[in-house]
Amino acid sequence: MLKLFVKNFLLPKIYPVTDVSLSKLAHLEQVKKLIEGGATLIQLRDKRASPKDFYGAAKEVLKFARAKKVKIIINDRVDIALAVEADGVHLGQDDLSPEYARKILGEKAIVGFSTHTLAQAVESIKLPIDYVAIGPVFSTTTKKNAEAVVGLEGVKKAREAIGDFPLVAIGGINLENFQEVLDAGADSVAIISDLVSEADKITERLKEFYR
Ligand code: TZP
Ligand code: MG
Repeated sequence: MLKLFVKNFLLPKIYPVTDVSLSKLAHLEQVKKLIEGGATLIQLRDKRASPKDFYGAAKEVLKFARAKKVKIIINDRVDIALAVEADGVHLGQDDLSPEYARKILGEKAIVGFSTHTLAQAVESIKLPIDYVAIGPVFSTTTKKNAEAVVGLEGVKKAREAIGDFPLVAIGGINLENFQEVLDAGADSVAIISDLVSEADKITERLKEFYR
């Protein structure tokens, strides 16, 4: 039954997430630079924009990304994901539940779900989701009121508990520590600040992760 929802998509090793405040660039500009750096799956995250503005930004990103065959996931907002025909949505513990997101977006959508403890990760794989995210792995200032860090040990335990279910790790991950996180069992690392903080180095920074 679970497999019904597991899409034929491979999580890339690096899963960039946009941030307008950190980069001082529009989502589209970040996405262009990330795609030039090799991104194949990008999440648009915006905690500040109005729904109208986030919709507008996401709409232009989708047009660009579709032409490049790059998948776009919308953070938090199922309504915006639906409106712009994004590839999927990334939900937190307090967002609309994965069951409802699945009902709204349909079977083809990619639904990701954030967890912050081993118990949450174990529970999550019963849900109609395509990947589970665990974090923060390390301390981070990007997320307001971030939960307690799970560490590399948390990633390892999550991997042991969920078998081969697609696993993303997030929080404080950078060029120096990402390989350890992958070695601990994550399929993919989601990264914000280490990729987008320096607007003119986004493309080059992402390429460094693939060297
Ligand atoms: N969820 C857990 S930590 C985090 C989110 C959205 C922020 C990750 O940002 P950074 O800059 O890569 O630490
Ligand atoms: Mg959220």
